Amino acid sequence: MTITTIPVQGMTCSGCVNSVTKALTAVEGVQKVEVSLEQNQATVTFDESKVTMANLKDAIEDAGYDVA
Ligand code: 9UX
Repeated sequence: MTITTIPVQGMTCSGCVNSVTKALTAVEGVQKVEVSLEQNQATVTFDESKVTMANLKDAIEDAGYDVA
């Protein structure tokens, strides 16, 4: 497993946190997601044989947020 922290822009309430969490969790190969509203970031644990950084970025952007 690989763990990475991604800067996320555009989250303004806990609903946004839920949206980003769901989007990342739905990516096959993602094992654990922790999203911080205060720190504007998502920490993701994933199987590097199934998931790329681009997959995670796309999931965040498709949910309506931006990766800094
Ligand atoms: Mo909160 Mo985020 O009402 O798009 S869910 S601002």
